[in-house]
Amino acid sequence: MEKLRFIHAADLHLDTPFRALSSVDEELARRLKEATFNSFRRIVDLCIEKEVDFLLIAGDTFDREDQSLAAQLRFVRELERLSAAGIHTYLVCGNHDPLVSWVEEMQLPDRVVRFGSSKVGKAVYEKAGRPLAAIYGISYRTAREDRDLAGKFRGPDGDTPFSIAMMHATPDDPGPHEPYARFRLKELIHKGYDYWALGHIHKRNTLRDHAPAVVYPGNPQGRDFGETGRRGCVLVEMEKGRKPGIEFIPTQEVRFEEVRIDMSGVDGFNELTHLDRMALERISDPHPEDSYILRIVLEGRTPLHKRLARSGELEELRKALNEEAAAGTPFLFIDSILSETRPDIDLEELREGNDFTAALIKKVESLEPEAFLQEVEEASGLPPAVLRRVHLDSAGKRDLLEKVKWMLLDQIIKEE
Ligand SMILES: [Mn+2]
Repeated sequence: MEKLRFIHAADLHLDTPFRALSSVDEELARRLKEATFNSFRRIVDLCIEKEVDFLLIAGDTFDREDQSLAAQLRFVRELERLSAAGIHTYLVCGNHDPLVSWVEEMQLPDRVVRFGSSKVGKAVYEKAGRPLAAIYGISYRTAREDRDLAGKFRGPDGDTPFSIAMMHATPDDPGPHEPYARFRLKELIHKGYDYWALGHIHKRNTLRDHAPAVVYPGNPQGRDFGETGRRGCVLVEMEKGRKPGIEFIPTQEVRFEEVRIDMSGVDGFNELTHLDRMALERISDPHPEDSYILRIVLEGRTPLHKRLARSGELEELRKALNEEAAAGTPFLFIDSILSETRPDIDLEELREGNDFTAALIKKVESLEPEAFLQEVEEASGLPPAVLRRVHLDSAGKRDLLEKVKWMLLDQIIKEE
């Protein structure tokens, strides 16, 4: 029975600068600069270790269009390792690394196929002298791709045992991604390919697991706090007439995680010295071998509220917790500690009072967020274009009013 084994990766975003961090740490900066390359190196190691037939890279190999020559050379060096091991690489270009951004003189190693942008290209992978798989793909020519790429795929035109389609494209629900090359899952299903190797959406997602499999492997290294959790590639094993095996393998150098810690009932500062440990315990899907960059958000009602809100206090704590944090492996580095705690006051009791504070609470709680904020907007005299930029949904408006209430209470209590 014929079998095919390959690794599908996408969105390597090599040489990502990681500007999203709020703190600067030399050791961490050094590690992050290497993170995307190290993740890719792990993918190459995996290909060799698992003796795959080939590697697929579904777009956004590089982070920027004005990619440095050094980054491209490092990428090519890794492809050479694959080629020397007899492993093929097939790749398409995405919106971050469209075809025009690749250095023209760059020689790609043997066994590497980069698909063009004018039409869907085809490459046949042979094993033991016989065609085993046909790979079809199309690249973005420029960063803004407004063609219907999915519509250009006409289905396999030969009778190789397996067929694969590759593109960098956006499904019905694009999430935070630019909606280039939109497609509907429905239209991919009847084209006749066995596997759709997709890229663009950074969150891993198997849209369909067989006949055909339609897969986003996600990016192999998260780039900010919007890209949390383990990140990697998928190892795919296909056999005719069987559901393909699709196994996720993590490759990230470091994980970004935001952790919320409820400080209700915490009244001593000693516990703050264990904040790193408390944060680790609250990470979902933790693994002892993983490294982390954390954003910690403190919440809840605590007598420590005032102290935590004092400027510089949390930053000092963060620095103390981080001493040499990024040096070891695995490591845990706290990028920021934010306080959304509230004063430890009994709202019920205050509301029952017969004073200014009670009146204020009742007044703010009786406000209808939509109407109140509209009044504020009108009173501000700002042009509609400016107001649209700070548009909040109704949950956001309720939240804002709640924050206003606590800010006022906090102020009153401080003054008392
Ligand atoms: Mn991308």
